[in-house]
Amino acid sequence: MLTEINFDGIIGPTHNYAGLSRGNIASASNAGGVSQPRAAALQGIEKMCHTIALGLPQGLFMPLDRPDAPWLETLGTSLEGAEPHLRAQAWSASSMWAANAATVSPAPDSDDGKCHLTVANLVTMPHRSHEWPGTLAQLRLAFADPAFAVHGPVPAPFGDEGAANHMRLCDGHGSPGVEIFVYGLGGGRFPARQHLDASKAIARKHRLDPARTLFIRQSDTAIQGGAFHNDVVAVANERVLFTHETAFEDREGAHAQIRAAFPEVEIVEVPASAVSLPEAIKSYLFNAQLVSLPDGDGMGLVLPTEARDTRPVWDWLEAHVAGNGPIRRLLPVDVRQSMANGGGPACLRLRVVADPARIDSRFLADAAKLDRIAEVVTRHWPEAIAPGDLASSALTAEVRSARAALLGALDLAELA
Ligand code: SUG
Repeated sequence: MLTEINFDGIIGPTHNYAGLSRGNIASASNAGGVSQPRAAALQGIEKMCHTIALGLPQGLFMPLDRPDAPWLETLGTSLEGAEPHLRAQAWSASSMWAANAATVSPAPDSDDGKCHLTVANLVTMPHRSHEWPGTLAQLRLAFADPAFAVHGPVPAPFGDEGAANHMRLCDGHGSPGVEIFVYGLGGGRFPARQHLDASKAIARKHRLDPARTLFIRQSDTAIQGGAFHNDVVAVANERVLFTHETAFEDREGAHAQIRAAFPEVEIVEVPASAVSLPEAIKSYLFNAQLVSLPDGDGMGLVLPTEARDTRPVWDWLEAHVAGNGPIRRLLPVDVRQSMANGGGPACLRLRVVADPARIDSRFLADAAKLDRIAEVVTRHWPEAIAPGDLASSALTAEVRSARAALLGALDLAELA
């Protein structure tokens, strides 16, 4: 039975605030702050417990091996000798944002009947450009069954940021869908991270039907306003596209293209007059998990507490729920530690439509396993990391053994 599984990246023990992501306002404004890796990881685990309690299946990805000394070696330096900006790039726990791990095309969309996954190259940001080998190793393990086809990255210089710029509309997760790739054009103050050529390459490799594949340009206004990924201004689930008015460069053209390819679509658009673009970005209203609740209870929106705390956003949502809109329940979660680096609930997860029986069960979560993970995190994750700590060899040893303890507890030592 095909079902949608959310795979969350466990927030790694090196989580810190180095201000590495140009164009990501939260990352820049929290640069130099003191992070709390233990609290961060526990917040992520709590979010997963929440979705499991809703009756939804949940998967996991492990944190990558950081600091990435072999990567520094390829740059002719080392953890001890690296300049501070390179050292911070080697330390980043950015693989937690699993929406950027890969682009996933479920089996019903592909002409070979397989579920295709292409690991994202993340070449635009140096600290993220060395994620893909570790991510690919996990994808190959988790999705080794012949029901899946796992692809290496699109080559540089074509920037690819994975599912954060990809949406799917369908009648039900297990039926054929229309896949929407959202790309940006460069030239502004902030980079456009998803390139059209990368999106097209993925669509070809995933053997998608051109009649059910759309390429839509993200608006410059959104990118330059701080929406560095499309999932900061839009999210889709089944027949619903929930989007800000400013998400697409040619709003009318984009909506018309979507309606032509998928006439059943329900476009729920939030006008800028109700929620301004800066309010949408600050609250991460759209970086929410729009989920189909079991037992036909309609859709729920798992959104950050910041959305509840932003008046115009919450007013709009409450009016929507009180009316007859498709979102029936608002489900706030506290992921503040990740939010401070620009990663909301939807950034922390990768959606895979598949039969759970075909997935390596070590990557699937239940409440008992999450309890075990929380114990490891409580015992081993550092409580706080200040920018100056990244030069500490004692902290390096501590975060390495923390990750090893997690891999050991989950029988995943082969990823060490
Ligand atoms: O790529 N932040 C991430 C946030 C990713 C959010 N993902 C989605 N929207 N799907 C990024 O900008 C900040 C790291 C730092 O500054 O230390 C960072 O990488």
